[in-house]
Amino acid sequence: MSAVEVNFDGLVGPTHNYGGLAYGNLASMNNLGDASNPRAAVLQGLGKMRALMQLGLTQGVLPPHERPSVKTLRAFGFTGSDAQVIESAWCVSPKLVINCASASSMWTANAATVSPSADTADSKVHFTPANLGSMFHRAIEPNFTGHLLRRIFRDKTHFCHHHPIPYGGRMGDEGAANHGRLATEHGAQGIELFVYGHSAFGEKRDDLTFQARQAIEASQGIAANHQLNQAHTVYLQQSAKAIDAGAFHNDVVAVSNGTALFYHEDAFENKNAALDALASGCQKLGFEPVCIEVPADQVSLDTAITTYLFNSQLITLPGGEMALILPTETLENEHTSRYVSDCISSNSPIAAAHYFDLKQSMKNGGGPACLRLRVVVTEDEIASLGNTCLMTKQRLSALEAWATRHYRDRLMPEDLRDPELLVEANTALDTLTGILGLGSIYDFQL
Ligand code: SUG
Repeated sequence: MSAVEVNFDGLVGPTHNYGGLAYGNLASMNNLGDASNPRAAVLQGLGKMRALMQLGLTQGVLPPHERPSVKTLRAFGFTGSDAQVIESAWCVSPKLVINCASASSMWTANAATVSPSADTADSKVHFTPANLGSMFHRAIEPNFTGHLLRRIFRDKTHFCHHHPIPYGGRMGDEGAANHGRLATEHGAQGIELFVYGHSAFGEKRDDLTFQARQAIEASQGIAANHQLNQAHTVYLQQSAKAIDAGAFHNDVVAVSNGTALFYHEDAFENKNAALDALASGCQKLGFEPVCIEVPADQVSLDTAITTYLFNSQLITLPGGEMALILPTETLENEHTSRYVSDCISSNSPIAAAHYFDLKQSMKNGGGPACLRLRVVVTEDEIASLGNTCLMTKQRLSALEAWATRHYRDRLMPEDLRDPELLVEANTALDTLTGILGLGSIYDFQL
């Protein structure tokens, strides 16, 4: 069956800031307290969407979550008007308000795991919102994400929605950032690749500074709920070395597309066995994976993590060739820029590279691939969406004007206390639901 891959990019929210909330994510930790520019951030993301549409890809968009989340603050016992809730919470715990105000829903690679209908026993597209249980500011995302996905992908004959995997202890699930797919074409049955860091029930590794976020049991639960064929499902373990060096999600050190896996030499634990497992899965579907391994002596793990070489989008262009969508940091670094230029002039399947300035998101550890959720859909499935959240040139221009009008160009973490920011943010989101054809979806609209 013919199918297209739609990249649903997260729109950066009006409260985008550098609160340093993500332990183990070096960019987030190192940029704590810097001034952010929410307007530049959202426009950078829209610029990437525009360029991908110009390359002939189908582009979707997911709106930001309501932030600061006054509802979450109320659950901590703060009462009164919204302004009073924020102010009284700030007086008790500024960190709590900063957590409840993070714009982290922009990284839609962590929104959910999605299995296309070609891979599932009931031939529906399956969605599981990630529980994001490892970090408080992200653990408040899954409810709204599920609500949003059910609203957009609403036709029950095509789409099946699951609850997030229950969270407790270390049962983390970080969504598509730790999930990939290899297939001869988007619409063909594929190998679903789940990459986990630990067992939720295993011993904590005291020898590591940073712990893994993804539990194998969560990945297995998603595969079962999605009705995947076990013979076509492969589980690989992230290397502890990579996690400890700051690769908090596997998409910081590996990305797949078509039959290709582009990855760093140190991305996986027991690499040879991991690649054998992948190859034997692919062989069951009649193809060999194309493994594009980047050696550590050409690009060190640290360089891969600071430049986000692997957090690129590896896409198939309408002509069939593959292209990398990279952050400009990879062009500015001599090792990664040399690697990419050698790679595209060799006989690898990657034929082109396009670079984007996404610095606002990058400073919180979010590169091109973090900003998008891949959803492979057939013609009938995409037709059932109507025009909700799909991008057109007109909608893109409307969003650029909307962002320029509603977003601030400077925000410090302490500005999250400002009650005016909530008013501005809700006004912006109210207008946005109209632009995206979503109808009322936020709590403040109900
Ligand atoms: O979960 N940063 C995010 C970055 C997520 C990147 N996504 C992927 N690799 N797919 C995280 O670490 C920092 C936000 C803040 O401080 O407000 C943050 O959550």
